[in-house]
Amino acid sequence: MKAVYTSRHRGHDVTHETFLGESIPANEVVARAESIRAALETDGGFELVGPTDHGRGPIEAVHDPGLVRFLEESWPAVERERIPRPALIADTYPSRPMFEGMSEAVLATRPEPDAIAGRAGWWGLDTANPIVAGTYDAARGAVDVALTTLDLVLAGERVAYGLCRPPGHHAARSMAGGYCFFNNAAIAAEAATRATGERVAILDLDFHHGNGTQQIFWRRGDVFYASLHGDPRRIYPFFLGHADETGEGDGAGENLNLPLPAGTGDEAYLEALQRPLDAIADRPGGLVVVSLGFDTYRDDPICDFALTTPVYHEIGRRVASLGRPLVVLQEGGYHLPTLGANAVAWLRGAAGRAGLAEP
Ligand code: Q9C
Ligand code: ZN
Repeated sequence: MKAVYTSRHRGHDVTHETFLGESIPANEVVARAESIRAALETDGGFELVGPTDHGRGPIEAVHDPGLVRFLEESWPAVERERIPRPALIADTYPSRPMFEGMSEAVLATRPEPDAIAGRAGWWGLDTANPIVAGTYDAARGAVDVALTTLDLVLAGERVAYGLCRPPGHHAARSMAGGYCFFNNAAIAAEAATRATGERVAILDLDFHHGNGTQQIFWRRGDVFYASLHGDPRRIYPFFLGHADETGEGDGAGENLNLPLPAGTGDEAYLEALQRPLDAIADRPGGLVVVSLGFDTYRDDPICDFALTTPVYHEIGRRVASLGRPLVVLQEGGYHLPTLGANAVAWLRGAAGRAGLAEP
């Protein structure tokens, strides 16, 4: 199987994030992608290839150009404003009630601030999303990885894997957040609809709800989004991911959320997975983009499902048995010691190769 990787992710070298007002060691770190890359190399069944440059066009097909501009300008602005911090992390966000009573017309003319701290809040969701000198280049690299993975599948590969870092599924049209800057999966899905003229499905298997992907395709009838995730009543992103969010307009019925309880294990997860698989199989269309997270693993430090390594092989096998071309893109997963083995298990399953005995 071809796997797309770039060392540009290393520029997003964050050390800390904010958790409930305190600085803690970052979860979304360089070592994540490196441990997956090492495991793919050791396995021997993967051909690692670099991405090709796809420019800003496909990004701005999905994201507000203002978000792209903010991310591009953020680190130079931190330096110019002499912000005495190792990373840019917002602390003030445009909370909805601040604008209560104002008309859409007035709201639409509220200006983006000039100060970079204000801009970080304007374009952001949460305080766990530090920006450093190499963040913009890394995020651009992750998009190129996703689009190159799509290119491979459009060229005839049945399945290809993009080792995207930073991840993408929390990033909405006009918002970064949740360790995400550009929505790699959404950008690939949009490019796929344009390239093929066919409907596309996105299957989100990260532990968290992909609020960004849902938002981007909320009114779209040609992109079906399905997600299994920790119930937002207890889990980030807290405000979206409920089962009654099913899409609107052309997109009515094209959004499927399956929030799951704490402790969800292998059997319950496989049972829940059947619904989105059936929903995809029932719909016309070709390619499936998989937002793949391993934060569903039992020892993940920030999540509360209980999946084991062997079940990832079975999940990969079942997703591949849809018989659709698969663009598999990395999202989250924070238990470093098992990330590589879990990725190899999933991808071997998707490739129709045997699983490995647990170490
Ligand atoms: N102390 C992805 O998995 N909040 N993003 C974490 C934990 C943000 C996860 C709080 C979680 C974002 C791609
Ligand atoms: Zn996640």
